[in-house]
Amino acid sequence: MIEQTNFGSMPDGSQVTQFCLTNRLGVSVEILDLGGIIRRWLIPNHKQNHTDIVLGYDTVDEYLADDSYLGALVGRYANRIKHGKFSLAGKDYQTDINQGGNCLHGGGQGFNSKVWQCTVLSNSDNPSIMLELTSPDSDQGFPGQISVKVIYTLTEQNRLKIEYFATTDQTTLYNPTNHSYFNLAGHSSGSVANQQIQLLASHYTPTDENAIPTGEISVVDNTPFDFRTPTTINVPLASKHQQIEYANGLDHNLCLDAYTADLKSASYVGKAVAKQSGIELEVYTNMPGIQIFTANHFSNKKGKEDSLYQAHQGVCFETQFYPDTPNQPNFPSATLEAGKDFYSVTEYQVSF
Ligand code: G6D
Repeated sequence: MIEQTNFGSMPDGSQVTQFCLTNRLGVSVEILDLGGIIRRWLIPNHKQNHTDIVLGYDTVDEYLADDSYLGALVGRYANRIKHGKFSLAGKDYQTDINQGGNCLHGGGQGFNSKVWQCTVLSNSDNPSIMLELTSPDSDQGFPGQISVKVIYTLTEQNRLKIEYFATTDQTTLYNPTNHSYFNLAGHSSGSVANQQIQLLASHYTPTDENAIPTGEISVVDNTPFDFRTPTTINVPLASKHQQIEYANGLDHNLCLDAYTADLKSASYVGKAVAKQSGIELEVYTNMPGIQIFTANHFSNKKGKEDSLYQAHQGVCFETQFYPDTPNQPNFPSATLEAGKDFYSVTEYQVSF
């Protein structure tokens, strides 16, 4: 079932609509046509109530002012491009610079800030919506006009499937993700430090002090980034490792072991577990990397229902290409050539 409601208005007066996808088991996911934002994700609990497992806001204005991309679809390029500079097909490009002298998440007016065209694909079992956006040539400095589609499907088995499609009229970059901050004990329950995560990644990409990868692909052994067995999040957060100090927590790309260049379906890559709620989230994808981020800079950030979000109140599993790929020839490429069809898929399986 899908319920459409008016969520608010953009500064130009255009409407923002919320689509609430609900399956037969009573799980609901609220998605906005603004930025394809996942605003609430409601899991039935034994107190005849719901646990909302994602951080978010209650108004359009808060989302438009948000520098943390709560729940948003990110593009054209998730994560950073060093100084916003890259070369493609023999031409040099300069994108918008919007954070720390680099391009972050597609620039200051990225896909998260746009109202997408939304179509209901299925209003019954496995409710599904398709969001479409066209980004014109030179948008935020990226070459080519790119037409993107994202299909959200909530299955009757409590899996949220996110499929990304794109075509371009000129060779460009495309590295999409969803930037949900999960807290499986509830969005307003406090820190995720006592929750556990597992990620099947034997390597990670270390960064400099500005979160730009050094180009190394380093083993996770004997580092705070070894999540191959379920690990309580406060263990890496308490580490004095230089990489943790740089980011004031976890904010790193892990290299997923399941990845191969011809991987079309979503493979299991990791999970999060909150013992206090009994809710578990498994992550599946065909992408090569996943940015693990623990909301390190949050401080009294006003969220939904007047909650105040603090540092480490959520954890992100941003499936992606590695950061700064166009400047790192040894990283899997995020180049999309004219006439080629882009497809990626990420699935979040909830159990409770
Ligand atoms: C910070 O470094 C982090 C990014 O990884 C994150 O996506 C952003 O905040 C929201 O810049």
